[in-house]
Amino acid sequence: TAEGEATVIFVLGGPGAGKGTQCSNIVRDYKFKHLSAGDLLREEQDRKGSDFGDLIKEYIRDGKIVPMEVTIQLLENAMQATIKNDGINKFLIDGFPRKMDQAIQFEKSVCKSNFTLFFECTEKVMEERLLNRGKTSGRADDNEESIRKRFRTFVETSMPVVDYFEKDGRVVKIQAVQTPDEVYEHVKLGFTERGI
Ligand code: UP5
Ligand code: MG
Repeated sequence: TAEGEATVIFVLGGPGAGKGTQCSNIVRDYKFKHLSAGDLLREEQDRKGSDFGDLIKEYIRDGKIVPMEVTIQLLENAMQATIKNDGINKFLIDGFPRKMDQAIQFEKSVCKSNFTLFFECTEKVMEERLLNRGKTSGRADDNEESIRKRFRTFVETSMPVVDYFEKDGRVVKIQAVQTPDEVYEHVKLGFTERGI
């Protein structure tokens, strides 16, 4: 398949680590398409006629991982559309895979990732950022209770994915506590080291 030939970089990190912010920087300077799994799920949640709207809403509010079939299908559709309509076959897949079953299944049935860009940040800093964003974001999960649940899911369910790729030598780790510009300097260095 066309998407099987694509270049895929997974972008992971805790809630509020700055994945979306740095992906915006990257697409400005490199020929990548940014696909945020969370954004795709929120779009699907709001789509009239979706069978998954209520399910997605509940999972996101509780910081749980939506069953992988839904998310993988949304990503695969978006990748196919991008290849067809924009002629781009390089992807930043942001906020996915955040559970082991997703990682295995995506690399088996869609495309193997080149590497994972992992943003490392403390919970204290992430919480501050999310509560601040929550004042204006309208996101149903930018509140203290959902944030606590998102942190727990990240530690228990998503970190094992990072550890798995790390054992395979496929993680570029970036310290994400500094300013967005400082963090981005490290992203660019990491890309250069990986031949991007
Ligand atoms: N900010 C960013 N960088 C900063 C910096 N260096 N210094 C100071 N401030 C900085 O940034 C968050 C906020 O911090 C912004 O206000 C920003 O300006 C500021 P952002 O770039 O948005 O961080 P990001 O890591 O993208 O945070 P996000 O909240 O999007 O992370 P999540 O991983 O929690 O959210 P996501 O949308 O990926 O997922 C939401 C939910 O969807 C999940 O909890 C889950 O329920 C569901 N989901 C699935 O079920 N399956 C999936 O595969 C994916 C998602
Ligand atoms: Mg995001």
